[in-house]
Amino acid sequence: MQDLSELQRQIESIKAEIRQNAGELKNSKELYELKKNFLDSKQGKLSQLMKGMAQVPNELKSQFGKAVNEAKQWSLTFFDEFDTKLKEQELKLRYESEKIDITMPAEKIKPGKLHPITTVRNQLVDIFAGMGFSVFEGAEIETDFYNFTALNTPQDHPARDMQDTFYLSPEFLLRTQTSAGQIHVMESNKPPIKIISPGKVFRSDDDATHSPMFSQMEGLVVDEGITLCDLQGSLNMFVKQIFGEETTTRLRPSYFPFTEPSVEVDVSCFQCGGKGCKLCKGTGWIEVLGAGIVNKKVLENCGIDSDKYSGFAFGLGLERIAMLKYGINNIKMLFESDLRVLDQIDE
Ligand code: FA5
Repeated sequence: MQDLSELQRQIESIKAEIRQNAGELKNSKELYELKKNFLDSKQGKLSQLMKGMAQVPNELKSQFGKAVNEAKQWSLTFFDEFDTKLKEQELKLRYESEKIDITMPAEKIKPGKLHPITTVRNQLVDIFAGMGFSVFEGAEIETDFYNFTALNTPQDHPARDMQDTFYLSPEFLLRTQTSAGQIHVMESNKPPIKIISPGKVFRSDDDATHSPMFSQMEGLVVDEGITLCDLQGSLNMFVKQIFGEETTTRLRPSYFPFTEPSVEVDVSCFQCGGKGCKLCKGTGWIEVLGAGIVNKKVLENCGIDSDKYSGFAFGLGLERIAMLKYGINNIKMLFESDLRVLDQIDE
């Protein structure tokens, strides 16, 4: 049989055990497990005390029950308070570990950017769109007819040697010039016509300034009374916006089978202002594109009355413009996708 003093002794020993174990707890999950050891209705050490009630004389039963219940109440309060303390500690630790030092230097964010050829192409499209040109997208695979014959360059014409061509079959080829688009546009549109046509072209060409695949942009205007002055006026607008307000153009005689007269267009050197430097090889001028008045034969090939209408056309290389604008001396740098190079090219 248990007397009350024995019970009190056991209760004190349980309380001491609770305090001691609690001192070693690290988190509220461990506390939950500890609480079960003492308060679980079947296995808990405090609940077990009640089992001794059977041996307690009747007159002491109520005091016995009261003492056990008080011990249970004490341990509940103890665990609750300890739980609050542990949670505060856990929160503090979490805040410490998640603390952000706003004085640390931030990691550099490297935003992507457009390839210089795309940038130049977009700029040119914007400039010419501002002058009322619309964009025609031609095809990279063309027929010999559109790329050469309709452009007044029939088989065996010596001008074909100017462009070393990749043939896919006797009829089909990779277009060597965006000029092929001129014919498509003039066949399916009546004047007035005012288009630009940017796109990839292909030639068996390979050195520091020539690549087998490169980008051109064609310009074509057909209307009544179009002259070389209109051509030069439009090109002046374009070079000023690309190379600087001071830049101007000059026309030199040249030859293309699809334009008559044909011209090579030079821009005044935007680096030395025309005095002569390394970039312009001391001449004060830099060649940028080919152009001319649309050959009457080409207009007629497309069913356009060449007595009523005239037109100008030009074709420029986007890589050449990008190389001049960004000071790149080898065209390969534009195709190797080396970020160390591309990162340095900034608008
Ligand atoms: C032509 O292709 C004519 N179709 C241009 C034209 C259009 C003249 C309309 C008259 C009227 P050319 O072969 O010169 O012309 O090429 C034009 C430009 O393309 C050159 O000035 C040059 O900048 C560029 N280019 C030519 N070949 C290459 C190449 N292999 N790699 C990079 N750019 C090139």
